[in-house]
Amino acid sequence: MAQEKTRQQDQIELIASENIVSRAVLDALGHEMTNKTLEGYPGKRFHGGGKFVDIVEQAAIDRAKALFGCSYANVQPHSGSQANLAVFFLLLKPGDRVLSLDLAAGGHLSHGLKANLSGRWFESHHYGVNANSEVIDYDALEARAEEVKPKLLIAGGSAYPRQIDFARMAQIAKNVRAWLHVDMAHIAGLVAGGVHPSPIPHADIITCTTTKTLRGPRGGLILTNNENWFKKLESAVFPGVQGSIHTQVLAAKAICLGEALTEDFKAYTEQVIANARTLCATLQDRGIRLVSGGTDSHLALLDLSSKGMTGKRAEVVLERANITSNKNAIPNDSPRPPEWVGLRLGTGAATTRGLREGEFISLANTIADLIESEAAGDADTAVKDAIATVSKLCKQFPVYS
Ligand code: DSN
Repeated sequence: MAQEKTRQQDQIELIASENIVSRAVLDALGHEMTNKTLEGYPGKRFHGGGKFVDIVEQAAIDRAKALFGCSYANVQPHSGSQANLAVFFLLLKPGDRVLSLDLAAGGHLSHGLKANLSGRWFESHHYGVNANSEVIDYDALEARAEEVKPKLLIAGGSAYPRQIDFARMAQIAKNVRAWLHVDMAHIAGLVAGGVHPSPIPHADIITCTTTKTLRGPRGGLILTNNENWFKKLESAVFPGVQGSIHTQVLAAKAICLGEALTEDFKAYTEQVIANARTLCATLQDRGIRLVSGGTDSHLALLDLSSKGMTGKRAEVVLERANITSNKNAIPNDSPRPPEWVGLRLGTGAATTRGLREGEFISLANTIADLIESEAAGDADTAVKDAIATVSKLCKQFPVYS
């Protein structure tokens, strides 16, 4: 654990699903509240001694509703995947059809991957992105929805850098009498900060994690405005797919949701976007192709095929220089992860650390130097130079001061 703490201080984190939580969130996660076992909901528990956790859970619910502007929030899911599972449990029967973004086009494994319960117990179908623009082709999606006639249409994923047209997706869902589920895990913080359009007015049901851009603990949320589902959603989460609550995580969720309601958080999300745009523009200036030509969020997806590189090789050379990232599939990539030519970068964590556009220009040039020299077969000098650049940044912007 001590080594992991040092690693976080000494490396620049660019994995798009990560962030750096506040001291208050950390304190909540290590609080005595973790000792408390509880099932059920505030005022309706199966165990005694829950009156203080009730206050905390109600605060988390109230803050989630205020932050996202919805009338129902379930704050108990242990993760985003658990939240998605509860949605499946609520709306579908085994064998029902689901239509979601293909994993290689930026989707998520809990949206119907065959290796996941969602793809094993439900009939999953996928839509992709346009081969040229690499953004969702809504006309093609509409045709696919007409053909598949899903019961659930899912929007969102883990590696789609562009804004999704939630209004259009709602129309497509309505046309085929499907429910629209938006999984906004990656962009929840951006939606909260008002720098990304909200799916709330359009989707039937919304899930997200409290990690990533929302900058909270590991856990999930479910949001809706559909009054007919309020009670059923409670049962879908507990006892549908979960047992007792992670009480200390509930407290940490209440704190991160409170933090996300502040003006400081809004400013943070504006900076996340500005940094991502700077990162993309600098990488493009250095000849690195970006899937879809850029980003509307915190996330950039690099296509390293023209450099003759795999994502894995890039991930490894960046890590040698203390920059953390992850290999990723890009649209129409190989089905074999070691052959993927994509690298995913995100600005959420480094922005929390205080990096702004100037630092991201330097970081993007460092990344381009590393990729070019690795592609040329000798990255030793570039790694040495990059370690010096990264070390300076890490000292200047401590993770926890
Ligand atoms: N979905 C994974 C990611 O985006 O990295 C984990 O949250």
